[in-house]
Amino acid sequence: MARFVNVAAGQLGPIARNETRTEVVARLQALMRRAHAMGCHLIVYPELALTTFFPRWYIEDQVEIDRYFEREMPGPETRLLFELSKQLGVGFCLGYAELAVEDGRTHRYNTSILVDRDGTIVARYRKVHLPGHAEHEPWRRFQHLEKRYFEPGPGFGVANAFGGVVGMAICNDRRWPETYRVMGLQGVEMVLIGYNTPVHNPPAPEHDDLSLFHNQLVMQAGAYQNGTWVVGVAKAGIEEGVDQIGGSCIVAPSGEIVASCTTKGDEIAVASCDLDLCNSYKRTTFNFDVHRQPHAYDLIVERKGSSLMADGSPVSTTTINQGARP
Ligand code: CDT
Repeated sequence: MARFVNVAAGQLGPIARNETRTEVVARLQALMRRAHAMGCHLIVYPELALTTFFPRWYIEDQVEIDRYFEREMPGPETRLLFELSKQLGVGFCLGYAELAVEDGRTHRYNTSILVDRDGTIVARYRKVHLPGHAEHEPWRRFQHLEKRYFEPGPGFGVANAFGGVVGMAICNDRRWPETYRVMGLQGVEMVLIGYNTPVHNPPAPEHDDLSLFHNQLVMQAGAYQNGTWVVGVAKAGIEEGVDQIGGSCIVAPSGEIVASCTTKGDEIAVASCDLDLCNSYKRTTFNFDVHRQPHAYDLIVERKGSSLMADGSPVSTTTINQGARP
């Protein structure tokens, strides 16, 4: 039997700092209704989709920081989204800042959940690759303090959901081949990725003009090299003075983009994804059992960084992270 998942990339435009959860949830519901009207089974929302992207500010007051975090999911405001999901039979993937108390200790994660078509949470993922810096760097036009506000999650799992094998990653994760490969080794057939990507990267402004190209490059490569669908979804537009890329898209296991958003506002892009299109890639070019050579890959897990640049200088970016633009 054919396994089609009709998916919507549920792109959001900017969320203002003073926008309430209730207002944002109403926007998420509007996108879910549009996805339902177009026959979707699943809608994928961006990273940190309930608030503005708060890591752009250095905030010292922990009480203020914690206002951006969810202590329960569903919570009082998000419950409405779960109810609509169940009513319409549309599952969703939602990114949010998670405050978890585990073994009596408080943890803060940049998290995504996968919710099935009956409104129940079936998987949770905590972002592994936290970009940016941990200390205030006033020379930047805006901060990127994910390393300060979150701790990294444990790894990449997959879930049996929507008739296939589904995984999640968040924003910066999509730039790392390891993200897709670890899920590829678990047979992933669809990877759901929300993101907030500023056009301008203060330590490397020379990359700014390439930000949309890099967005597509990494997701198309990840899809093809692992024979999986990839759904990438932006929070786009000028949010609190920071321009963030759009470019939400759905990528087939061939590496081709089959649907994409055209605005930088609230918008859906929809595709009917045949999970069995993964098979020919997983059984031929990327048949891992037949072709992978793990004996040659030791360094991938043994070593964190490359030791030296070609000119013999250290690669370390300590100076960047400590504050000085090199
Ligand atoms: N949210 C997130 O992970 N954004 C990063 C910005 C990188 S620059 C510090 C990204 O990879 O898109």
